[in-house]
Amino acid sequence: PLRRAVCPGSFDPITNGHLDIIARASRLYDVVHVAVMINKSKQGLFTIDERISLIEQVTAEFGNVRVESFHGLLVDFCKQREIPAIVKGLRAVSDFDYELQMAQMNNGLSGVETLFVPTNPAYSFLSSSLVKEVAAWGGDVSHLVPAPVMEALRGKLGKDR
Ligand code: COD
Repeated sequence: PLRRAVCPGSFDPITNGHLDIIARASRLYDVVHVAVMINKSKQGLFTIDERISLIEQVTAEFGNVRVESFHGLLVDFCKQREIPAIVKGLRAVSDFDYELQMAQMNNGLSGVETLFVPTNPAYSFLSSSLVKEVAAWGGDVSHLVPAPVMEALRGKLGKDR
């Protein structure tokens, strides 16, 4: 059987930090599912379809990445697709408490395992929210997001940036 893993997140938008984790997961597993989890209480800058399209564009070269959105619990996404492993990036100790809680909750709910990959130090400070904030004020984030995301940010935030 194919060895599957999921990289879940909000991906609003995907950054080079996310992409690094997905690329590394795609070398370890036969199929990597990228799950854009829908959070109704978080509006977001990009629509779910825009997020999916951007992730598809920048992961196409890996050849074994499938991108989908999901409304519900991550463990249910995993159960429906028989995915035994969640792959997450760990940026810093500050991520650890919350990630550990989620990993233990998810394991208790369904037995799914979470594997942590240490973030590339070049991206350890990087988050979608900081990218959006810096870009909104005209700062240069072109080294922090893939080119199609940079293009999409320009479209959302004004052409002069
Ligand atoms: N470098 C490396 N990895 C990174 C970086 C970076 N710079 N930035 C983010 N990541 C990785 C992290 O592993 C992170 O968890 C993941 O990418 C996604 O990041 P975000 O910011 O897009 O997404 P979050 O943190 O909003 O995602 C949270 C989830 C959507 C995964 C979580 O809320 C969830 O599973 N929700 C579904 C509902 C559910 O099952 N809830 C119960 C959980 S116990």
